[in-house]
Amino acid sequence: MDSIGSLGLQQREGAPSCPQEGLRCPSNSSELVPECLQQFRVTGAQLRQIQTSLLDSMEQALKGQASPAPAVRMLPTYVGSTPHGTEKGDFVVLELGATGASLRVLWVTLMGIEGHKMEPRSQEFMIPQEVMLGPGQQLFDFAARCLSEFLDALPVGNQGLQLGFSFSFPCHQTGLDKSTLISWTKGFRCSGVEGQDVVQLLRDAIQRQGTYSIDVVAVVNDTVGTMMGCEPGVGPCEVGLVVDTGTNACYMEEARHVAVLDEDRGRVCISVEWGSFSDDGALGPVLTIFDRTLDHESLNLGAQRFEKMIGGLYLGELVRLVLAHLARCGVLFGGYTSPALLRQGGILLEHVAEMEDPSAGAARVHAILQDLGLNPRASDAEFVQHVCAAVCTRAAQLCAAALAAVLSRLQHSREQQTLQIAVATGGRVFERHPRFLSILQETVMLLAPECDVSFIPSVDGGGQGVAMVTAVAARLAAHRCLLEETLAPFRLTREQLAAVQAQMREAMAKGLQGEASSLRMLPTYVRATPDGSERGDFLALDLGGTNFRVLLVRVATGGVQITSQIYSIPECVAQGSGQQLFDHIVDCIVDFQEKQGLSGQSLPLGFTFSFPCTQLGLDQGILLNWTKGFNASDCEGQDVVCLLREAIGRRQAVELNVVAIVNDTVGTMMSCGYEDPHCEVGLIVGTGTNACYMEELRNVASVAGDSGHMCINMEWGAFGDDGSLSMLSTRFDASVDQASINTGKQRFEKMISGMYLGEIVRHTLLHLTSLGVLFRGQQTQHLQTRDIFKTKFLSEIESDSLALRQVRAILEDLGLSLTSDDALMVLEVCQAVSQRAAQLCGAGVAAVVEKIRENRGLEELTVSVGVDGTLYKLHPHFSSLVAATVRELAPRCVVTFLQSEDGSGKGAALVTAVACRLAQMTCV
Ligand code: 0WK
Ligand code: BGC
Ligand code: BGC
Repeated sequence: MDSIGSLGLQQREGAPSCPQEGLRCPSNSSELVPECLQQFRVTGAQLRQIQTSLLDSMEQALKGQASPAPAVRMLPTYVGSTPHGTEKGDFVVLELGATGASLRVLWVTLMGIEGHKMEPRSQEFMIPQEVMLGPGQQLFDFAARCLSEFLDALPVGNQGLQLGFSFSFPCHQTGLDKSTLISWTKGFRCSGVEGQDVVQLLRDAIQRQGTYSIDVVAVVNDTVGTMMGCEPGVGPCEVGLVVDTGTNACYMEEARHVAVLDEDRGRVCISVEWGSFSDDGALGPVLTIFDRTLDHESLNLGAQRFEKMIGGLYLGELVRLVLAHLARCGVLFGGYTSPALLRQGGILLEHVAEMEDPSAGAARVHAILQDLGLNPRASDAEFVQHVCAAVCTRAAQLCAAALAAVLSRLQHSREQQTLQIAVATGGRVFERHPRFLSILQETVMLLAPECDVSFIPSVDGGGQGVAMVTAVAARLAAHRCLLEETLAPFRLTREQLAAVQAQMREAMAKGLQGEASSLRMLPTYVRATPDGSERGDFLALDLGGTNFRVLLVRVATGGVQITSQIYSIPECVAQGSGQQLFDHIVDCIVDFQEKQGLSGQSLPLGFTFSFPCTQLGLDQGILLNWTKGFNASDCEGQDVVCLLREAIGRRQAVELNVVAIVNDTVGTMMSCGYEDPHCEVGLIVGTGTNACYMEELRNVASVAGDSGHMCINMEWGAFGDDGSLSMLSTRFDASVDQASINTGKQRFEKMISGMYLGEIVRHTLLHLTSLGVLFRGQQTQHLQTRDIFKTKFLSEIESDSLALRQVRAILEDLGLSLTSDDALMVLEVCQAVSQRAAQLCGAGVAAVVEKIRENRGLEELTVSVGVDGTLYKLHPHFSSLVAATVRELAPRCVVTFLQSEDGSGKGAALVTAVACRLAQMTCV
């Protein structure tokens, strides 16, 4: 260990010399040596007290207890698993802080499972005192210079290098490569670093150095590097214990016990930071006057009290303070002192380790004391050895009590009575101090007898372990890049959305003029929204959404009453013959009438038929093509009202008066328009998607008349079927379209609606799995199953109230075994896919409301949009993303979105009511 000064045992400026008073010489000094030695004796009870109190503090901190602040910090380290040994590659490791006034740079080559172990190349650089106490930038520039100097000696050329940063100070980590320094310890006191992200500071310094392109991909505490460096054969080690200039331990805790993490599965490595343990109740009785003096003269008064009784930076100082006191009291060295004996840091750990080593012998002790400018008598050497032994024995015992607390925590955490565990040890106190480990082992056996502990010395101080973590971080960073690359096409810019809006406006104009356009802009013969005068009982059918419903709608002065029943449309019926489908519909109507006691009554019926139909009148709708998984034969090109009437005809004793056929967008607009006269747009985002709005009749080329309005069913699901959206289409959209029963059709719908989003996500997950980014590259049968990833999973996974653990639960129910990183990536894929859907939908609505505003030559338009559909209603963020996109793209329209409560069945009944009222007026 290098010269005293650099060990940061600097006398704290202006430190009032109070504890010293406690170091008065007794009148009878004959008992002074045994008295001093006695002070360093710690009883079993005291060690147990420390073990218990430290365990309490650890568990308080794990629970996230803020006040009183627990005595130890228990810092999560983002290392979630011990090494698999599969890690491969060349990594640079920079170690700062583990060994006091020196930093080390290593070149580590990981050979994976089958490869033989390569000895890392390393170089140590002494850190000048003024750098340890100067401005932070100076320290990081010094580190960057050492990196360059080390790499200059290696044939690295200008390849991109990946670096693992072992930073041995208490830090709040928020990622594998993001760590904020809480406070300096061990003689470091650089300004402008506490509270900063030390990875960024290192990156900036490497940037300033500008000699090598080094990517800092991970930062770890030295205890973690030590634990991860455990030879896979002997480990895995699940505890990392460092006793070097400072001391600390880390261990693998059950993630569910760490309050700050919303995880319930797996383990996470926790850096205990036990150096700051200072529970007076437990430590008070074992603190000696020498400990108080040392703390009083240290750079960080009152901090790291536990460390100051164990760490190699302090053991020499404690021995010096005792020897100086005994000398001053004339008990040692004939009462003679020397500058080295009186100078802070005058005695180093290796002095203590040598002097204490029984095999060193009195002669060696003599020599060391003479080197310190002392003239020891024969008896002095023996006393000095006792003092060294007392100080080091206590340090090892205290360290054992702390380790026993960690072992007890592991027993609690894993609900195990007995525990078999491997502890990786690192640090020069272990390497240099002959008896430290054996005392530690004995004391741990006393304090944690039910734990079978094996101590595995870390081979290279954790360099290998840091490289392991770096390899994992590099792999995760590479995966993140691949994820970003894969999701980038889903991230639409404002320009792209504005282009969609403009293209939709163009297609609307062409569609209205009857020119070729992917937007058919179908007149619906609904010329007005309800005016509240509608009255009567009506039957309504609602076909085309998730559920087929038959409704009885009573429109009265007091409002609208609805009784409805959901019936299923089996896939074989939806894709069977048209006759079968309509017979099934009539069966449901009859069943409903019987249940409602309406049998034999011929109520006016409104038919919400949510498919593209050319309407020739309110009760005439020619089906253009099926969508949304329907494909009943002999229907396309037919008037579906006729098909329904024929089915009614085939059923004896049933009489129904089909008055109107409406699209679900129109039904929704009418339904909401009944409450809000501003509602002039209908929007569906459910199984399918579509919109309608009140257009000026003069703009509808296919319908005579220049005044008044006509509700236009845009059938925007087909927008882009002319290829105008291909620039937005991703490979996953293409896969979904290829696999659909209407390939090349409904392209806009296939990017937005509930029937397809789950499939887009599934295809994206399959791709990411093939890249090895997800699920360890394991393609599972489940994930290859069509429609297994329901769109409702997106809504569940993206819900803010869902912790990551619940995301995992959903995915595990899908038969996927995954890590938390996998769950996080699946969440991001869902977010990207649903965000694009909502934004495209918003661009569509912006096009519609801007059209209405311009139709009316208004500076500003206030309009409401009636909305329905499971995706819009259930997805946690869809509606707000749509509204935000509309505000962005149609700033001169004040748009209110009204979620339809009663679905479009009510709307169909209202359209029927209007038709009946108009029919009566023409009869009168
Ligand atoms: C409920 C409406 C119905 C429409 C459906 C769309 O009453 O007309 O088709 O919403 O949403 P989905 O059920 O497809 O999610
Ligand atoms: C630091 C720890 C570190 C330990 C051993 C302590 O001073 O706070 O982060 O692990 O020293 O180097
Ligand atoms: C249909 C539309 C319907 C929409 C919402 C689309 O597939 O073509 O007519 O409005 O789905 O249900």
